[in-house]
Amino acid sequence: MVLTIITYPDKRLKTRSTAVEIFDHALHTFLDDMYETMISSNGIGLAAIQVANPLRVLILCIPDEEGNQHQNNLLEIINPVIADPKGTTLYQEGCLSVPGFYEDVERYESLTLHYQDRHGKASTLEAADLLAIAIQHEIDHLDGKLFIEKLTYNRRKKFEKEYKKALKEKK
Ligand code: QAP
Ligand code: CO
Repeated sequence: MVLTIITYPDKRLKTRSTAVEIFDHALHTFLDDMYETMISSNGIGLAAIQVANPLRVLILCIPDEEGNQHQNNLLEIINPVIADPKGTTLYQEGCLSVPGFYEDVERYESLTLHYQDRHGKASTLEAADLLAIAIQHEIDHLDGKLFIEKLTYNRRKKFEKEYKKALKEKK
């Protein structure tokens, strides 16, 4: 089932999501729905709060060199914790909850991630480049943060102006 993605300035995006404690069938159905929702919106990452569910759950499906997404590259990440972040990198980010706007954001270049899978099994992964960037973007959602909050004052002003204009044109 495709779920509704909530968009800025919806205040629910500011929610600090809470840890998953029960890894049951309802969680698995929800993860499947998140995947369907992300793919149908042409996303590479989605956090549960973006579909109005305040759980520490995110999914990522990073495209291959040809730009194709494969379900076998799907990562389902629950209760994540970043360890050992290294370096910094700039990447032009977007967000399904801030449609149509893209801007450079600084992130760690690489990191180690501790998390649980859909069965609650503890796992660790090493991430660099786009995967590391996407992990940080999605974990920020779990803490109620959007990438636009990381912009300089002037770029944030540019965003507010452009976004308001785009919202008006949609009505
Ligand atoms: C987060 O973002 C991300 O504005 C995932 O009109 C972004 O999937 C991780 C999207 C950058 C790493 C680098 C955005 C689709 C998708 C839009 C997305 C839009 C349609 C964003
Ligand atoms: Co996002």
